[in-house]
Amino acid sequence: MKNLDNMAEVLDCASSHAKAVPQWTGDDALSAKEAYEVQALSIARRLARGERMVGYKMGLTSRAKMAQVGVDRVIWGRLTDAMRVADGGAVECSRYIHPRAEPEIVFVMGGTLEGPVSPAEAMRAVDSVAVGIEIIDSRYQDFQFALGDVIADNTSAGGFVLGERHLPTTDIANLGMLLEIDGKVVEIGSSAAILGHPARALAQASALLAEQELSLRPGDIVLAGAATAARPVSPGMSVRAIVETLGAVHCRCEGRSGGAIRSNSAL
Ligand code: OOG
Ligand code: MG
Repeated sequence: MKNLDNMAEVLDCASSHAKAVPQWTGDDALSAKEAYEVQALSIARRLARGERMVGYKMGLTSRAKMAQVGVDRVIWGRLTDAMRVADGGAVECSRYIHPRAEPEIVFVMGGTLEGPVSPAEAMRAVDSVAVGIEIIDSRYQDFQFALGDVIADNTSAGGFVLGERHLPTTDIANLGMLLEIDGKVVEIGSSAAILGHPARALAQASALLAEQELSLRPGDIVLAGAATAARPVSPGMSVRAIVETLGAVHCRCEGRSGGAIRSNSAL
């Protein structure tokens, strides 16, 4: 019998100590349903320590992301206040194992969304849209995982940075998206790569959350999922995401290297 509570504790510890753990395999391999339970239990531990829920993140909503990690299902995770980094702020790399950055389109909710909705209905509940950076960090060794693993691991959520907010009527159908590291463009994509339109990612969020009896509420932040592959980051790097019309957002990577690099260098 799988002990989902114990798995949640293992993943929560891996995250808080920046120490990678093995994937769940064999008898421990998780179904998507079990994995969402593990995710809920592991985030409950963070909330018990005083963190607050601030929204959700969609994952693997573009071909580029699916191809990078070898999982081809749209997934979602939870965002807490402790994951937020101010625009222009510092990302403390020692808190992560093998962090990567990716450009995101972000929605801030103005209304409530519950259950299946059309992309147009989803957009009517949006207060504002913004460019964002997501810092992802798999708690699994070598950043390798199957579907159940990554769902249980809160879809690799690590941190996020939010840019200036724009009106919800801003046309986000086909915007150029860039990821820059130290002033060089390292990834290029289009918002159209996000399920054909980022509003579809928001509609999917509403539908998938309803399966766990959750809904989107005013003030919730929702990351639509990256349109490009993610790039590894390390201390000293400056990261910028730029989205046509929405502008740019920036963070600096500081501190010591993530846990994976520290343990390799100790060998
Ligand atoms: C899973 C998280 C995916 C996205 O934007 O697609 C994600 C991962 O890549 O480790 O955040
Ligand atoms: Mg992401």
